[in-house]
Amino acid sequence: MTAQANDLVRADLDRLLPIFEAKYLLPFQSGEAVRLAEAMQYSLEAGGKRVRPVLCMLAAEAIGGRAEAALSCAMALEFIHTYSLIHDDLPAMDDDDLRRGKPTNHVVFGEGQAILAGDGLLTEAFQVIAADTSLSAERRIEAVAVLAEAAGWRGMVGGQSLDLLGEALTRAGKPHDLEHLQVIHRLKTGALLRASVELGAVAAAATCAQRQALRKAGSLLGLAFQIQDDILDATSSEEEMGKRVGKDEGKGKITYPVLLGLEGARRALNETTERALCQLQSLPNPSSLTAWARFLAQRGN
Ligand code: GRG
Repeated sequence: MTAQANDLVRADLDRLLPIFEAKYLLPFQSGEAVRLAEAMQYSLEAGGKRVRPVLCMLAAEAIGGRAEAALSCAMALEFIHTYSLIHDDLPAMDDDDLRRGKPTNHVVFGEGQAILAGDGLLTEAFQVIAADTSLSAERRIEAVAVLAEAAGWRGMVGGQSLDLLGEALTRAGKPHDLEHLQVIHRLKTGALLRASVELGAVAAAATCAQRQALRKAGSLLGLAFQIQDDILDATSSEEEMGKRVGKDEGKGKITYPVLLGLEGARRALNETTERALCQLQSLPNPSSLTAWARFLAQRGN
C-alpha cells in the first residue's frame, strides 16, 4: 500500500471509530440480566478491528451518504460478528481459550452464559435496526432481510455447518477441493462481509446499480479476507494474531495455502482483491472504501 493510502485508512478510522464507539454499548446499559450484559460487553470490548462496521459506514459514504445513516447497521454487524466468535470458541465448536489476546468468553463467564451472550447479541442486532427511527420503515425491513440472509443458515451459520462437516470428512481421509472450500468461505466469512457493504448501501438509499456493485465487491472482499486469514493462520505467531495459530494445519484443515501453496494463495488473494476493487470504480466516492479493502488484504492480524 502507498503511504498516501495508509494515511487515508488512518484518517478514516480516526473519523469513523468514534462515531461507532460512542453508541455501540448503549443497548447493554439497562436491563435486569446484569451478568449477561457484562458477558456481551466483555467480548464487544475485547479489541476487535471493527472491520464490518467500518466497511458498512464507508460503503454508505462511497455512494455519497453519511456514515451516521449506517450506524445502527454497523452496530448490528459487530453484534453478530461478536456472537459468532463467542460461539465459535465454545468447546463444542473450535474449543479455543484465547481470542484477541484475552481469555475467551466461556473461559471467563462459563459455557452457559457464553452461549446466552451469543444469543443475546444475535437478537440485539435485529432490535437495534428495527428501533432505528432515522431509517424509513422500508429501509429497516430491507436491512433486517439482508442481515438475516447473511447471518443465518443460508449464510454464516450454514458455512459453519459445512466447515464442521468438512473437517470430519478430512479426518476420514476425504478432503474437499477448492470449489467446496470457496463455498465454505463464501458462506462462513463472506456472507457477513458482503452484508456489511450491502447494508451501507441500503442505509444510504443506493440506486439498484450501486447496490449491485457493492454487493459484488463485498462478496469478493469477503473471500479475499478469508484467504488472508488462511495465510495468516499458516504464517503468523500467536502474539501477532492474539489467538492460537496453526490450528488449521494441526486439524488437517483444508485451506487456500494447503490447496494452492503459500504463493498460490497470495496470488488468489491479490486477484480476488483487484476484482473487488474494479466493482467499486463506478461509485461516486470510492477512494476510502478502496484503501480500506487493500488494507484488509494486507493486514497482519
Ligand atoms: C458459530 C454461528 C457460528 C459461526 C461461526 C465467523 C465464524 C462462523 C467463526 C469465526 C472464526 C473464524 C476463523 C471465522 C473466519 C472469519 C474471521 C477471519 C473472523 C475474524 O474476524 P476479524 O479479523 O476479527 O474481523 P476481530 O477480532 O478483529 O473482530
